[in-house]
Amino acid sequence: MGKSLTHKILNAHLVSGSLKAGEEIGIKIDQTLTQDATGTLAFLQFEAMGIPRVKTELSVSYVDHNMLQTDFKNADDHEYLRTVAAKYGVIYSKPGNGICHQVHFERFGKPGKTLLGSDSHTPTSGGLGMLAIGAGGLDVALAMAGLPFYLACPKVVGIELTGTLPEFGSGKEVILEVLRRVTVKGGVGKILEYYGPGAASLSVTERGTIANMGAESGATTSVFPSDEATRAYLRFQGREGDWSAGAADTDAEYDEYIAINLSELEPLVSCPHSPDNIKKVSELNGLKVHQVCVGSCTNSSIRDMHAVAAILKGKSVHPDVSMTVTPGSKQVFEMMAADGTLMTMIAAGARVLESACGPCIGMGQAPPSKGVSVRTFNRNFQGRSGTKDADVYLVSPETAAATAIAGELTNPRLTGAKSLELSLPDRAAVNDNALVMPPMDSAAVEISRGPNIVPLEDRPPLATRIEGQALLKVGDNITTDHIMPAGARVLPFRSNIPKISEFVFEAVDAGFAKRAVEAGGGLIVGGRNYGQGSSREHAGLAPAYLGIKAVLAVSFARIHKANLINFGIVPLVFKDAADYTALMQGDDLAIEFVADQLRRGPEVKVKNLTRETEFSVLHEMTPRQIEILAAGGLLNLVKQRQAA
Ligand code: MIC
Ligand code: SF4
Repeated sequence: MGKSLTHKILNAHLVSGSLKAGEEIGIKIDQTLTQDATGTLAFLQFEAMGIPRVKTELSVSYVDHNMLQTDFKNADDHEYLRTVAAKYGVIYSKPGNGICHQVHFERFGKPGKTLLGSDSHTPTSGGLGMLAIGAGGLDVALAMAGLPFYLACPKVVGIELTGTLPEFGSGKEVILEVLRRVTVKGGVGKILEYYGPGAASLSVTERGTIANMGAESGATTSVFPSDEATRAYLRFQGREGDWSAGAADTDAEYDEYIAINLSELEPLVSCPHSPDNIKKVSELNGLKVHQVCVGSCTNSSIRDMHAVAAILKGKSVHPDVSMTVTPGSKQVFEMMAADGTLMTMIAAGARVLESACGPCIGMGQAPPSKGVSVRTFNRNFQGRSGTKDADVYLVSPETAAATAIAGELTNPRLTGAKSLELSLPDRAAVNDNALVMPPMDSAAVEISRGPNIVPLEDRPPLATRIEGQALLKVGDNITTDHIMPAGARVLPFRSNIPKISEFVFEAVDAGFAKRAVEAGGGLIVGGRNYGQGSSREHAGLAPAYLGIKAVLAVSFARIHKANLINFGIVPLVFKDAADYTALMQGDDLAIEFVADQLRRGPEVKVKNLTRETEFSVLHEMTPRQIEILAAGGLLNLVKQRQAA
């Protein structure tokens, strides 16, 4: 039986386990990336391990999320990251150099390699034929220390693309179609592997868009073959030497199959408030729009900027619309300045922002109350934009541009505009002067720690008995944006756990943090796909700080479940959905001899002291994960092992 590309890359990096779906495997990580919002914690944890220099082939620390320097906090974080990178042999990407995934794609991604990043959209580089996986900061810190990354061996879904995209179609349509079919939980425990003539017909940056937003399905990652187009892209980046071919065997078998004919795809839109709520743009034609935002790690390549400029050229943004454009990187920005694209955007009336995450993570540009915002981004969770009652729609760059001109959601095929001829340059404007290389000898480097860098507290080992109230009961698809909100108000506290804990579950239940502290901690009850979305480990660490001991859910999203374990919170899955229904917020729960029960088998007994009942939950954890929990978290375990 032939091998998938996924299995070829996993095989070449396998350190432990075997490639049977569901079995725990350990893989060697070649490259890591961190960004500032998760990177400060990742580096504090890396420092706690006492390793003199990173052991990866390449590690890059990006600054792209916390860019509003309204006071010293974010600036202090940047200084910490700049100096800690120099100290430990990490490349530092300065604020302004661009969004981590876009810059990594341009300058560092390599076919056939593995990349672990403390950001859920790390899979973007899968568009180059590498296995790029998002994880919590602590897992990335361990990878920087040269340790393997452990995960349940995913199933591999073969997505065969045939046909070619129609006029005004783009990679965004492909991923929205995948999300329509797979939903936001259908990818959990799977890798999406694309192949076929349709995949070959896509530009490499469109492959990046598709791999990027595959994260919204919950998939471990997405991967495309590395072919001649990949080679040409790397040549465009002046690094053809990084190319190698990568493809599945022609007789490769997949665990599941999906077939998509690109020729049949119409412009699609993801409607509020979930990326899998997909409709045809034509079904919503005429929807009045207040804001249009182009950018984010999903759609900010030079190809996307040219697509937008081609539609905006000679036109004006509608009087009722505020349009923003965020070039994904300094490289894209430089090319736009040189080739006139920037002029086209400015002349049309777009607000051009610096290269960063910006509006995507609520760092400015919140829409008006009850506003409609049309964005080329990847997430439209309620409130993420900064305005709780705003409706966010996700579309392609082409649809965004047509909409900005019309003032209402518009299918770009209906504008009467001629087909887009995107003339991209032969060579990218390669100028790496915002990438700071670490010195060979870093003995003299002093790490800067402003008052916003609050050292991590030690965590106690797992208690013999867990007892506490079900402090909160929530429904399905709770995102880490619900658990640990981001945005301009909260992001500056990413390096200060005591402070950021005050915001836990704020949008769901404003009194939660206070109640948790007063009760001396407790448990949380969740529905399906609990913890989907971002990789932020603060969504594990901050609840742990508030005394949360366990989360009982119908099912978990991959990264969040790993983060809970890493910070000593026990994730448990209802065996019977009826027990989820019967459990009420406020019930007192108890779990006796927790570690013993976990070690004994998959089933754990939970007592409902309020209702005087008992029910079973499953733990779905490996022996390695149970030992992490028993130690009170991964950092404790690593330190114990080092001491031994
Ligand atoms: C996001 O898109 O939600 C983020 C902000 O990039 C997060 C990381 C974070 O919370 O810092 C992600 O996707 O992992
Ligand atoms: Fe940044 Fe948005 Fe991409 Fe997250 S999804 S990395 S916030 S641009």
